[in-house]
Amino acid sequence: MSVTVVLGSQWGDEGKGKLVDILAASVDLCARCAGGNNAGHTIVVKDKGVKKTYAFHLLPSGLVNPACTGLIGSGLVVHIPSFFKELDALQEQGLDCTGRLFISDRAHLVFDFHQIVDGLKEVELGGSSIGTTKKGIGPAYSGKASRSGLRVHHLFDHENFAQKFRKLVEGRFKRYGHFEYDTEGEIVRYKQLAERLRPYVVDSVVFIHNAIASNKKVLVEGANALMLDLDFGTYPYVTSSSTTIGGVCTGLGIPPKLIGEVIGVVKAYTTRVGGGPFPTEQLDDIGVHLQEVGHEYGTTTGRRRRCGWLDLVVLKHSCLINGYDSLNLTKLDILDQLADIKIAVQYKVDGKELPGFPADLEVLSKVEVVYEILPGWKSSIENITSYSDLPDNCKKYINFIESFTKVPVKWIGVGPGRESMIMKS
Ligand code: 2SA
Ligand code: GDP
Ligand code: MG
Repeated sequence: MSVTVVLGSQWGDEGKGKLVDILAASVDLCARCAGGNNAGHTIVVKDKGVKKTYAFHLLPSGLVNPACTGLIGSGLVVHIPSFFKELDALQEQGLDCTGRLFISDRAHLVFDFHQIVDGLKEVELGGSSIGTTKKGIGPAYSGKASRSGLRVHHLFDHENFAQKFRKLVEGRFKRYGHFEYDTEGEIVRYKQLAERLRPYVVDSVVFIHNAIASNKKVLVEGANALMLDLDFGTYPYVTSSSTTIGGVCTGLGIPPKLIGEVIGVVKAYTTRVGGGPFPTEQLDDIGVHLQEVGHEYGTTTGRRRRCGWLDLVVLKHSCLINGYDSLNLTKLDILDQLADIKIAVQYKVDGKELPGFPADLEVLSKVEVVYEILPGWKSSIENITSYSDLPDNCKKYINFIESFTKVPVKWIGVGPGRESMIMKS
């Protein structure tokens, strides 16, 4: 039995959550492997004819399916108050997750002081700030890498936890000066939170391997995306986790041989939220059109997302690293009104083609982007349900992506709702 994986292929917000929700209808377990509540996955469903929108940040989106169990793997960094806030919000929307949500005892903890430090670091960076979500992700992963972090299991040895926690806060005061923080109050709060968290905590290695051994269908939901990966993204304008296929193995403790289908989610254009390079960004009417028609606002922070043309140099880089078996092209409907559609196919520096996506941002700043221009279809595809009914120019756009990447497009998103997904055989 193998594990299916859904990963973001660009700078995030490709629409991973929607595909995960659709696939979750036929899986038993949906697991997150990396990141934290910086992620934002929006799911739009019709419940007895009424439209419902769910926003997931830390919890796996597969939970919308009431028969699906959710697992927060060891590769995540978890802010426990936010975990409960999200859980309570889902409960209020009528989604009961009782008994079907679990969290790894090895997951690292994000505290409020990490979030404060996240903000202070951004201020220090000034004009070259990363544009983080300020959820404390970078500082928590830094603590993990420097081997001083606290993990979920530490919550259950209160004295030891309190001692280590005080030391961590002191360290931050030394580095950033004394900021307002109720250390002792936090220690008391976490004693209570630990008791509330206890029923959710599992050894996630045993948990996921038991599920696989008993032939349960497992789906992994990637968070953030390839170009935000700590190693292969536009460093340092990245998040602090492994957002690639490698992060699936390290964040869940599963070997590569158990990985089955890997699906790359590709937005039909490109967006990025936060700072950092974006070669196909359009700072003109086209960018505004994509932003407005595509409702491109951060699901977690509400920030405006930067917009531009589809970049196949990025997608190729992404395909090489993640080895997608198939692609889900999303938000194709957002291109409906355009007369011409550009696709980036090559980067050149001083007239010479680059062999791949450059590591050095200095080089990246000098690239000349080479575009192909394809004719638009100038009609609404929102209500189309079968591939054969798509306009010819729309099919040409899809075929262009397939022949460039040599990866088949299996799903095509034509609207935000669950039903707006065309299966291409
Ligand atoms: P962080 O907070 O340390 O992970 O930020 C580092 C960079 O990673 C970017 N990042 C994201 N990019 C796209 N979507 C994300 N999730 C939210 C969403 C974002 C939001 O779904 O819209 O609401 O703003 C996400 N999370 C992190 C971030 O912008 C930095 O560039
Ligand atoms: P994720 O982070 O990759 O899960 O993506 P987000 O949920 O942050 O952002 C994607 C947004 O696009 C959400 O608001 C989705 O409801 C919406 N969406 C997903 N697929 C489609 C699509 O095919 N068409 C349209 N119009 N919207 C879509
Ligand atoms: Mg998102």
